[in-house]
Parts: sequence; C-alpha cells; structure tokens
Amino acid sequence: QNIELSYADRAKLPNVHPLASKLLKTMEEKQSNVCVSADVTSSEELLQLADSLGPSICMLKTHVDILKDYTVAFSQRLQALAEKHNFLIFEDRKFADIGNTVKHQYEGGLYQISSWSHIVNAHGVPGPGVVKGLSAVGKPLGRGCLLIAQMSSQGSLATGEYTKAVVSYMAEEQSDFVIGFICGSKITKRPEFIHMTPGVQMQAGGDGLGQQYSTPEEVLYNKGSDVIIVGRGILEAPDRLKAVESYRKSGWEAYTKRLGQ
Ligand code: 5BU
Repeated sequence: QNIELSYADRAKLPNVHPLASKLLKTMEEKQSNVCVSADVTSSEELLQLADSLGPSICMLKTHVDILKDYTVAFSQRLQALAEKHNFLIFEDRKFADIGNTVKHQYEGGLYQISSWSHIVNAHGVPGPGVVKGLSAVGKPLGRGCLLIAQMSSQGSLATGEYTKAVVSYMAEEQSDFVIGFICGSKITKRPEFIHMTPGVQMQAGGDGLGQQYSTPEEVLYNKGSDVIIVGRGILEAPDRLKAVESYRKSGWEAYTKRLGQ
C-alpha cells in the first residue's frame, strides 16, 4: 500500500510536528513547494528579495554568514516579511559539532540564529548529540531542524548506510525536533517528515564547483521529494519574479502529477 497523501493531509497527521504542519499548510495555501535560496551578500538586497518573491514561496533559505552588513534590525525586518508573506525562514547553518558547542552556536554569537530562524539544519556526523544540543535551545521556541541525509554536490560522502542511519537513528528517535531532511530523493515513508532538495534548476547540469542540478519534475515527481530549494536558477535570471513563478508552476505541476491529479 502506497497512498500519496497531499500536503494538506500530511499537515493534519496526529504525530506531525507543529512547524512541519505549518509549512505543509502554507505550501497547500500558496500552491508553492519552492524555497528560494537567498544567497546574496547585502542585507538590503536580501530584504528586497524576501518582499518581492515572498508571495511565491513557502520558505526562504539564508546563509547569514555571507552577509557583509548583518544587524539585529535586519533579522527583525526579515521576520516581519516572513509574517507578511507567510513563509518560513531556514538558516542553512549546517551545524556539525558536539551538542554543547552547537547549542552556543545556535543561540549566541553575533547572529543569535535561534531568535529569528524557524528552521536550521545539521549534519549527522557527530551522532545524536548534535540534535540534542540544538533541541535544548530550539524546542522551547517551537523551532525545527532538518538533518542533512544526502548532499547535492558531486562525490558527496553522505550516501548509503550513512543516509539510512541519519533517518533511522537520528531523526526517527528525535522527531519532536527533527522535521525532515535535506536529501535528493524520498528516503523515509513516514509522511510526517518533509524532504527538501537543493541543486535544482530548469535544466540539469552543474556549476563547475561540484554542484549538480536536477529539474523540478525530476526531484518532485520521479524522486518523490517535497520542497525544491533554488538559488542561482532564480537569482541569476534576468527577471527574478518571473523565474520564481516558473519554478512555482513547474513544482506544483510535478506535485499534483505525483498525487495522480
Ligand atoms: P544554487 O545556487 O541553487 O546552486 O544554491 C544552492 C543552495 O543550497 C546553496 O545555498 C547551497 O549552500 C545549498 N546547498 C546545496 O546546494 N547542496 C546541499 O547539499 C546543501 C545545501 Br545541504
């Protein structure tokens, strides 16, 4: 038995994490499974992106440490835009240390990530302690975490048994904080978990530095992932708004095709 549940059905599952439920509902409402990867270096440009692309996306991914002018005021304005346009913020910090250290990295330092980012991600390399440390900070705030089970880059070592262990040993046992995975394809049948895939462009290919691209149709229909993460496919387009809309449309079509509609 392999029934495909809709995003809306999954949002109502009894064991779904409240944040995952919120994201799934948003995806259904906005008919968008697009996360824009806002990889720009100026905070004004990032805010402008968030305001203009906000209506077309379910989530906005940041790399806060590439900003040349981060301020607390920036993080507050970004949060306000997330509310205004109803999207979640995902800081792609890729935590990968012992629990006690990631706790400080998540809560403190210059960026105080836990205060503004709904979602963060972590590598499985350290073992379950990395999730325990992040959870100690994030759970009381209603935050969630994605585990990096696979990577889009060529020659990635996150494959096979490693991927399986991230799913079974790290996520399933800490599903009160882990809401899903960064992966290339569907890696668990549990519908409460959300699969998110970077390395997406309209044409398959690569970038010369190891990034590998698949199309929205390939990722969402053939591979069974839930969310496409798109950076340069949108950022380097002559018209970013037109580009995000074309990813939203292809993404939604691929998803409805998967549902058999
Ligand atoms: P691109 O411009 O669409 O290639 O950007 C992809 C983004 O996703 C970029 O911010 C990466 O840091 C991020 N990423 C990725 O490309 N592959 C991965 O496996 C992970 C993150 Br995890």
